[in-house]
Amino acid sequence: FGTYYCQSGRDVVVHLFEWKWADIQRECSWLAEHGYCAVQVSPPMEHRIVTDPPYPWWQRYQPVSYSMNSRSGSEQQFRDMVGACNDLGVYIYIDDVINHMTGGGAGVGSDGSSFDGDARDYPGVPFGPFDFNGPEQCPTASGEIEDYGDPIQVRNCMLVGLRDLRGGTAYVQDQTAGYMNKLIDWGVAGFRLDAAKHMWPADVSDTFAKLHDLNAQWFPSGTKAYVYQEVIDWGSEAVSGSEYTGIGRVTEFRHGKNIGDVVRKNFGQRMSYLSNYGEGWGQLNGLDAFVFIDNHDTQRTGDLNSILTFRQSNMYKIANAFQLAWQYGHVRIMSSYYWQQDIQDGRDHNEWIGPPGSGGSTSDVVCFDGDWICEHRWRQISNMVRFHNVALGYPVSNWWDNGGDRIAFGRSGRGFIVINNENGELSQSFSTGLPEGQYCDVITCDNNRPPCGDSGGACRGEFSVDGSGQALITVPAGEDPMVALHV
Ligand code: ARE
Repeated sequence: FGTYYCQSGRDVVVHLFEWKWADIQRECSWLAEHGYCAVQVSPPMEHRIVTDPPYPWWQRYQPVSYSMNSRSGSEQQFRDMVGACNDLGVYIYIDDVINHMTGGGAGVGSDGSSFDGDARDYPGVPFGPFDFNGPEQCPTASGEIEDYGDPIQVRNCMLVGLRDLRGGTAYVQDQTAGYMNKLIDWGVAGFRLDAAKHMWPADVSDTFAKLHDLNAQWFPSGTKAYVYQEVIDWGSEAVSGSEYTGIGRVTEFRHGKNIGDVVRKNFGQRMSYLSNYGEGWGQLNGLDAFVFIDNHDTQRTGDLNSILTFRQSNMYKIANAFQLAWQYGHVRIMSSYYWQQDIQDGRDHNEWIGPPGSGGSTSDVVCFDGDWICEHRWRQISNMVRFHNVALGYPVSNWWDNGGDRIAFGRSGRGFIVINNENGELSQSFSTGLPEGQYCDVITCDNNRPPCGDSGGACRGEFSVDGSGQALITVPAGEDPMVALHV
């Protein structure tokens, strides 16, 4: 299940976090034009409605049933979105929450189904007490995961109070696979498996073995759904990501932390150390890894001194340019909404704040209006998605560094990037490996070939590559300290 299917020449996933289905449907034409492969959407199933705090984003990680009215819209709107995006060759991956249901307490979900977390009763599915792990399976007195050093606790006890499904039973697998099959039949192409670390690998593979092939209206017959499993593995716990690589891709959380530390120059890190980035840094094999600079958790509750987000816009663009120009993992771009942080003692007390809107409903997306950040539309990022696509499958070449924070590398004649993460201008002749010709800097200009276009006067214009692949490239320090050229 680790193989994904993209329209030819596309590769990159964008997470349109908390966007409504109708807005995603509209966005798909822009995404198709700019070469994105797929959209990761927020959990689409019926979720709990949390009022204290008011309507946090995380209410959507508490399933009440697998019916489809959620904060992002109705079942019909979801289906319309999937069909319209598929028609444009932009595929939909859903955030798949099947490890658990809600936390404690009772109420009514976003589609009107009742639930009682204390009684472990979810009539909308239906699930009852026997479908959940209890004292027989979970060894802790609290029923919570108390020790991440014990794989049994990690898999059989509750993660932050969330009622933990017994994923090894045929009945539970039939319900969760049935939910996924409903979506596959509508045209969904992939799944981000939430909290995969908290499911036994065998249960995950048994569940995925029950899935239909993708809908033949849009996908070659016999194509399986794509799965990338959320396993947070810093290398220090009982459960490791490599237990899951046989099933599908696995999130590599060290990627965002490592690149963040390098670009921020934490712990004496330097850009020049990136010359063997990837497996050489002890990370998962690139063909198993699913990677991102930040995600919806790490941008809120991660190590905020390492992780880069839209809030450090200049360093964030450098980090994204590097991951898109390099060749490691399947890359996802984060697309966020703004919230006012309240940092006390190194922790953001506002991390729960839900998407823009009021009374638990979400506003229509208007990119760059101050509410919706739309990192995926930033020119420095979306043009690097193009670079990434053009270079797909071409090995890294022409590495250069100054031993410090200035690097340059090519992609075997398809692209070349120079990054100047130091003070002062960098100007010299580089061996690019590119064919002779005129190129535009896609970090600051609209086009890759002349006429370069003028994005508000920032465009650095044309660069000439001579017959031996040499080019004189000048990269100022400061905002956008990069030049990227591609065929
Ligand atoms: C909310 C409240 C809780 C309350 C609970 C039940 O915040 O106080 O007890 O509801 O009522 C998200 C939020 C949670 C939220 C939950 C449900 O982040 O705060 O709980 O939704 O609404 C571990 C897991 C990893 C998980 C992270 C958050 O291994 O799978 O914790 N990430 C996914 C999603 C989250 C989501 C869930 C799972 C649950 O991405 O957005 O939670 O569906 C070390 C360990 C990691 C551990 C990490 C954090 O790094 O190695 O394994 O991650 O610490 O604890």
